[in-house]
Amino acid sequence: MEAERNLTLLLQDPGLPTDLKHIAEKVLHGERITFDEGVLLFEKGELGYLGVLANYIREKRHGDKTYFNRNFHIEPTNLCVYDCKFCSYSRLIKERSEGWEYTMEEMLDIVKKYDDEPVTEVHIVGGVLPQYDVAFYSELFTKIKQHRPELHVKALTPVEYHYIFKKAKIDYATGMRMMMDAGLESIPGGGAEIFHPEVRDLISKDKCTGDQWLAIHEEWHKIGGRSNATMLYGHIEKFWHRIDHMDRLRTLQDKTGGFQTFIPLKFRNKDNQMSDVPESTVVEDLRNYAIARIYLDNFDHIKAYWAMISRTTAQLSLNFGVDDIDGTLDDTTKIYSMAGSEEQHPGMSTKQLVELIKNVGRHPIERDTLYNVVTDFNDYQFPEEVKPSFYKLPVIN
Ligand code: V47
Ligand code: SF4
Repeated sequence: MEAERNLTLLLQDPGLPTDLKHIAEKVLHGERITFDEGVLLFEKGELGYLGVLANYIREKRHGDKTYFNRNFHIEPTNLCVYDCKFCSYSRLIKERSEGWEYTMEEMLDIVKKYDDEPVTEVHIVGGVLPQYDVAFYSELFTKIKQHRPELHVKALTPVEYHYIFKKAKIDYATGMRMMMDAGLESIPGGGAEIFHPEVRDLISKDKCTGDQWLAIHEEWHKIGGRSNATMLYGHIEKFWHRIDHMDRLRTLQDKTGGFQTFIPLKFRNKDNQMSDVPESTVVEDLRNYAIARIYLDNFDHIKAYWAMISRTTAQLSLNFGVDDIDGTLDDTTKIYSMAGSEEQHPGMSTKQLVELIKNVGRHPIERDTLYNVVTDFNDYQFPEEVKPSFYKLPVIN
């Protein structure tokens, strides 16, 4: 395998510093790196070096396979009782006229819009408001499953769960069991931000703490649920805060094995209270993916959220440890367009997503939420496209 040859060649480089060589040897032998080594990678690891290590791990686990799914989002509201400094939604609670608050019927209508589409997942996440409580979400999940039983419900984060369980005076274990009974099938990775209170207290003070976020995922894993984890990076945090964040995830994953995917989320600075904080560079984004792939040795998948980092960076990321590039989305999420992403109307057809992956020599696989293969698109022939009529030459007499 070429990735292995590259790693072996790297190890023969006489100019490679001893500490970085030691880490490269560990990666070659499948050994876990320590907290300090993780920080060292951020401080000293150049892009080329990190790419060789991360791609070796990626190809050992998945070869060229690159996963995506067909999903759509429901964002119940963009108003929120919290006031996270990085969030381009949160200001809007003062400007209620600019906000939306979907009713149960409106959300079910969104689901029904996809009745004839081959989507496998609905991803529900948005702001936190008192009317969206345990009873509301239980009924919503149940009604979605009644309407379309095979549609996977991936919904809400510990930010919402902590809030609604506290209001209902129930503990996390009882609450998560109620959600599962109502139809919840997995939890997306949001709300994690940076766990360490030194940063969390400055950027998202009032919502659930890092420990509470982890405790809710733990309860969910205990009853057999699967979930994702994110990290909002590239703002005021230091490199060691990122390793601390990943370390807490690695520790919980050792205990439960319930996480599927880690999704680094690049901080975007448009229209929020941290607009003066510069965004990270593409090089830093790729380094961050690579270090996540190296550090999180017990996570199966690393996902790039293309709607946030642009399609080109998503393609590049496939050489830096990433093996999943999220879903087709169909323009149903506003979180990133509001925060300044290049993708103002994020949506890609399956054909576009497949081409994006194939164009960089990878092997596209449509998966369901739990990574079962839905369609292997490597040799798939899409039906001939009907060319729009303007391709026809006008008849001029
Ligand atoms: O928790 C908010 C982040 C998250 C900004 O699990 C921002 O499959 C960058 O978690 N710049 C929600 N990020 C989205 C999320 C997610 C996305 C895609 C897939 C999955 C999954 C989960 O968005 C929030 C917060 O960390 N966010 N504002 C911003 N200005
Ligand atoms: Fe609310 Fe989530 Fe925005 Fe924080 S990030 S203000 S919890 S919508």
